[in-house]
Amino acid sequence: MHGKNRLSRSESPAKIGIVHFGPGAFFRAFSAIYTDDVLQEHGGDWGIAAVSLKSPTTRDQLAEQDNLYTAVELAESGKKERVVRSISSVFVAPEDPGAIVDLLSVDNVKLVTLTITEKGYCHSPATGDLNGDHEDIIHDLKNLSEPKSAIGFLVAGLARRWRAGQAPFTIVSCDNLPSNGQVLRKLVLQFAKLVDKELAKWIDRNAKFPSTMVDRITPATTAQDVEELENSTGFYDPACVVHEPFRQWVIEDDFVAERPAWEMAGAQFVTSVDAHELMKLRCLNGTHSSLAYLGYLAGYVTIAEVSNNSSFAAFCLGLWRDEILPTLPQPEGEDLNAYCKGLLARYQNAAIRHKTWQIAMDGSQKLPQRILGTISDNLANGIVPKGLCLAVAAWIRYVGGIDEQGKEIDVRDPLAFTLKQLLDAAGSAQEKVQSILEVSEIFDSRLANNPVFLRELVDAYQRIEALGVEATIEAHINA
Ligand code: CS2
Repeated sequence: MHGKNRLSRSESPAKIGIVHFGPGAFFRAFSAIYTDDVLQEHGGDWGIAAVSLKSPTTRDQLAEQDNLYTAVELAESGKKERVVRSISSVFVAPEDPGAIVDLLSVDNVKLVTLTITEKGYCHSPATGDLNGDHEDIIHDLKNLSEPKSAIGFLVAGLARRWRAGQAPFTIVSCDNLPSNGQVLRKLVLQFAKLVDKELAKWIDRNAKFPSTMVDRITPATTAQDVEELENSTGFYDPACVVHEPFRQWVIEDDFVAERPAWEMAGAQFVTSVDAHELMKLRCLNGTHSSLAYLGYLAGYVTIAEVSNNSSFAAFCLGLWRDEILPTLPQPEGEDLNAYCKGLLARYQNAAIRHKTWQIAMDGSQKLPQRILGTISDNLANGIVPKGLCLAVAAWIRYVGGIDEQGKEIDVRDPLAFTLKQLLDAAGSAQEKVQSILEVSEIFDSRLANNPVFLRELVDAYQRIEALGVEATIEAHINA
């Protein structure tokens, strides 16, 4: 890409105070911007060292532009671009894992933040326990000076600080998991116990794992986004991100030491985020995944397309009203009905091309906290949540790997192979559903053994097979 105009910095980047794992689009469109807002307003030693656990792509792209990049806000009324300056350096962990452990032991590093997606936690989503069979976990327990997983790095960094008599850092999970701080604490402690029981005790007493609720719709950047940005600003920026105008960050106020004044940028600090998190995971991510599987099968490419279809919009409104909202506690300061109305408008924003295929990824890691918990709560209240069961049936149909036109689906999921094998080996709809319910990483035993759930799921699967998704949705909303 010779001769292209790239962003460049005249000031020196801020001193590193935050190590961030997972420098993907969501991080660059979200927490990096909150930190950038704080740095622009107040300065401070809150520069971010972004660590990629796998690929060098983002590092290589950012290296050509002094670690600056453009965030493009997409509203139906038009675009707004801004240059984000909060990333001070980028590391690629596999190139030199020891350097990351060194970085984690720097005194000025007060925070470690993570956007590593659900599967990055190397746990069983159904139980929240560390997956001891995960190859990275097995590797890291044997080679803690050169870890591969985020959990391995966190424990290696904390171990170094413990031995040196330093204070620990605060670890802030920014992934879509319920009580994400608690989940991460449990995983770190389970891993640390296998390394050294005294270390685990020290972490338990001294480290902090605030839970957070994070929200901003950020579709994967496309070549077209990069091209349009270059046409409008004159800068070639392959690391640019595109995102919706909305953002919300609710953070449990529980830190070891100082932190950036993210509240200046609109973050909400609260004593417990659980109710906010449940609202967001069940209302947003639950319907996002439902629309993704049903929409993909019915031939819709983006969430905007499927949610602008009046039947799917009615389906979605019905999910909130009848199946999701009745299961939620009231989060402080939120109007749940207005929240869901706002969600539909966000989905319908046609400036955002968020692919159903992208959201459909990693369903095995997402379904428990997005949909299955809501189903369990309904069943416990004696209600059969027919709409959400349709969504789960669509997911089963989706991971079967063939769409309604008979075309192959590129299923991306750590359990894709297992799921497909189970489905291929089963004959009837009943057998297929039953074999999937036996996957204990996804379905807890109570739900898996619930006869009402099984019956409803088989019925939903059969309806989708017989009528197709579109007619099934139509019948559902008119029932
Ligand atoms: C989406 C989320 O890809 C997905 O699974 O549901 O990334 C969603 O866009 C964000 O959580 C919105 O905050």
